[in-house]
Amino acid sequence: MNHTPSTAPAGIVHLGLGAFFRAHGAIYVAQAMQASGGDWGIIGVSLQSPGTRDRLAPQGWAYTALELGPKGETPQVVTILRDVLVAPENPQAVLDAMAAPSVQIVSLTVTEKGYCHEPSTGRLNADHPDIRHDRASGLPKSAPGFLVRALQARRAAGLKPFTVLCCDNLPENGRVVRGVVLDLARLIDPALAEWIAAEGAFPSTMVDRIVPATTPADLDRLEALTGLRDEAPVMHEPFRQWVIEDRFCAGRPDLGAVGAQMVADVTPFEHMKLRMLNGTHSSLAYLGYLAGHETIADTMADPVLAGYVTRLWRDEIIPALTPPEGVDLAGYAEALRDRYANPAIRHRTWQIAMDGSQKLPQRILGTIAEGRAAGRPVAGLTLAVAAWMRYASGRGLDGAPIDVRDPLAAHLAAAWDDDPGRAVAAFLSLAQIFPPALRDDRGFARDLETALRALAARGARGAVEAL
Ligand code: CS2
Repeated sequence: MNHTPSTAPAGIVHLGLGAFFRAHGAIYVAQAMQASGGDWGIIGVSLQSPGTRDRLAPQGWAYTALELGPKGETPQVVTILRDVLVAPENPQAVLDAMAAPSVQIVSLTVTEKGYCHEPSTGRLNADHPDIRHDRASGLPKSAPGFLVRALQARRAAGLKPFTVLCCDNLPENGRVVRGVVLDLARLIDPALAEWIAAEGAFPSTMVDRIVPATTPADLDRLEALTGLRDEAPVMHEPFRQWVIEDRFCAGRPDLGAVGAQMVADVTPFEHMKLRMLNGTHSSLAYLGYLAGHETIADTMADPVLAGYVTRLWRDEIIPALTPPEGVDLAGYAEALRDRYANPAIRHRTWQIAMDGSQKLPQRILGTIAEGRAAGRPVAGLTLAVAAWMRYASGRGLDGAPIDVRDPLAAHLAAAWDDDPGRAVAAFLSLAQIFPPALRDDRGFARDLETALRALAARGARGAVEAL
């Protein structure tokens, strides 16, 4: 694969150039430019490792997005990237790119933990080591640090701010990123914070497309299909959705022309997606992993777990939601069931199980807290929390070690105890994760203990069957 990139100035800098953005936002932007024009080329930034840059560079930043449908595979070559920067190698180059006059949007997919906030409150964690560093240094490490320092440079140069477009799975993600940016800016220069608050824009967005990690076998299969070797393709399902609040402080691509939904308030869409999709994804990931299933499609092929997810939607999650206008939640659940069952998508339970401490609050714990307050059933989701605790202990139900990836992994492993009562007490004291309503709820503690006992006595499938 060999492409000569355009030298037109970039309109967008994207922080966190993972597979998800390359299979989702980048394709929307490329199509919007085709449909309606504009200089919306993207400079991608990797905040951690050089791997993606090194694989894309010899290809002139082009890559294939391979759609994996239940009935076949469709490749598409994406040429919207203009350059890829690796932040730790040269943070100044990233700041220069973000401060360029042509840049009107900085979008982000840096995962939940990339915002350096407290998941239970949404506020900046000022003690986070990267935030401590970024307060003192003009060459940042964290995503909030890059946003604040680049906005500082734009203000000094007399430029307008860019719109910050958060594309991570956080509730009211624009409000969260605005909060952490203002918190950090205040620590650096209160006048800068005021300027950002007055002039900047942080629309919330809901993003959706299932994008499993690319494997070496995918590279070979794609080469057999197209005859071209691509070292950095992305794999994705046919479905996609992008709901965006239409309040930008500078220009934007014509995303509405290519299927993005431009709305006034994204909150009902975010709640629906985070709780119905991500909440059940995580539930299936922990229980599926403990039951020995490698992927979500394998988990859905197990009738016990497929029945479990239906019950979660019907009895526990949908009753707590206000549907976005014109959306039928039962129909949304039906469509999710088909998307999960798509056998062409090999989305590993282990991949989704990552970073549970950052994901559970908005995916599962909110539904449980509201359900308990309203007297609704939440036993299925409570079992998912127990499965996460067991998973986070670092040992499966058969005693086999688990490779737990989580910024709080050490805390979680230390909180585990083979005695369910002690384990529950230690986990519930983690204020970064559990909201006060659940920390102080003795009934919830008892139900969690019961769920942990059921897992130990009956295994994951048995515990689901006994619900
Ligand atoms: C998944 C998401 O890895 C995970 O935690 O739940 O990445 C999910 O596939 C996407 O949000 C789908 O839009």
